[in-house]
Amino acid sequence: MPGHKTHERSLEELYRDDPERADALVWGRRGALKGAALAAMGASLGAAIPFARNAPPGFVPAAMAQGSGGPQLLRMDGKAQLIVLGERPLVAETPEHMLDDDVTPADKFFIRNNGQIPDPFTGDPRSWKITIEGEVNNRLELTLGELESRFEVVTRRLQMECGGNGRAAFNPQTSGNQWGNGAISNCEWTGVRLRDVLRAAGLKETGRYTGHHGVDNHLSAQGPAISRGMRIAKAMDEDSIIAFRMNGQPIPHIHGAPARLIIPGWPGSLSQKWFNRIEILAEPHRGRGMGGTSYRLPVRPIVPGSRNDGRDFADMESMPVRSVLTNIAHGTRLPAGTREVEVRGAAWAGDLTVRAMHVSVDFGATWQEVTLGQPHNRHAWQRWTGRVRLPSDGYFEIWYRATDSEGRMQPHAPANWNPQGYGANPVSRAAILVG
Ligand SMILES: Nc1nc2c(c(=O)[nH]1)N[C@H]1C(S)=C(S)[C@@H](COP(=O)(O)O)O[C@H]1N2
Ligand SMILES: [Mo]
Repeated sequence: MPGHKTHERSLEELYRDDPERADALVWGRRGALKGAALAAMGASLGAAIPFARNAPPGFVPAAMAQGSGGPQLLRMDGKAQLIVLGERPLVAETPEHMLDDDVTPADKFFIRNNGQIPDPFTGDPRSWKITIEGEVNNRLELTLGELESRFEVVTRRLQMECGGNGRAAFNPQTSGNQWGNGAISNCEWTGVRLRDVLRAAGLKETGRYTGHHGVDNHLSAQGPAISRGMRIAKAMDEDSIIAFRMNGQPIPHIHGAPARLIIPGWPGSLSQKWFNRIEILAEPHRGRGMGGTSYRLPVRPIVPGSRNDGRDFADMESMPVRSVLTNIAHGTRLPAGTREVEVRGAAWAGDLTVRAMHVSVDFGATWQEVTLGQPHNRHAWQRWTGRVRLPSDGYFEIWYRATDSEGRMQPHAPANWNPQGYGANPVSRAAILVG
């Protein structure tokens, strides 16, 4: 969000150059300067901060990190006004408050392209061909129509999240689209299980990895936009599917029509759009987006901001636990006297499930557990709902934090900094103003 960055940086500069003064200005810790200085920064909170005493030193209120310039909104037929993060290639994020449906409608589904958008396939979708080759006994070339009639057709709600979701939380900033938490979808996908198709092709002992291919080209027109692969075990998971319907409809072109892979819980880059070929390999795939620092995480933490060639990194697999708040937009103003607020959202944790969901309105001093639903099926996100009490009018932040089934929580600050910014899942914060 270009409009946002300038302001965020200047506030961060203030904190860097003179943290004590910055704190005094923002939180009024020494009282006097607060009002005037806030106005001078062009982002007056215009309200008392009842829990200011709980804010740790050097802490930037969420409302101020927002900046003043509004985001650029997507204008595209069949799509809601998503936040445009990039135009070439086209990348757009879903604001959290648009994710309030159990099943994400097509128009609210985030967009992530790595290259050119291919021309739509104009033939009968059932004649679209998919090739299965490599370390298999029988190379297969099947049309979508054949896939649908030869294999069991399944419908599952599956979360699909970009590997870079949450990237904007990293400091120092990393390269790549500056996602908030909105590179997530939870659609109802219909298709055939990848494992059934691989078994029909006859997997060889030597078939240990996959390589995924689609028809879209890199922006340079040199080679594919992206081509990633994974360990064969994930391909054999019952929830890894070759999908041809999304929410009961043909897949929209921008989301990969007529067929795409859905590899839930792992980086979205594995969920190949405009999917036409899968290779089974003895060694890890070497397509665009593999190796180096791409979709790979440090095994041992590195110095934030340092250079690294990623040689000792490991491929990112199951995504970390994360949550969104979906019924109240960040920056919402509520009527004076509001003392109770309903909060509602979704949470997920890659291949795991979410065990608990907590919220805080006093900058994390106290946390309250809220009601968490079960996933509709494995790899579907979970909805949560609760109520928070506010002691007075003023500026508050709703903090929300999920805990996965192995007890790992969203941390207070993004951990394991890496050059391309994967895996940032800190506690999220939405600013509200009462009165
Ligand atoms: N063919 C192709 N498949 C692709 C991509 C792409 O650029 N081309 N982007 C990947 C990435 S990085 C993500 S996060 C998801 C995004 O899917 P969406 O645009 O339907 O949200 O698709 C993945 N599959
Ligand atoms: Mo992605």
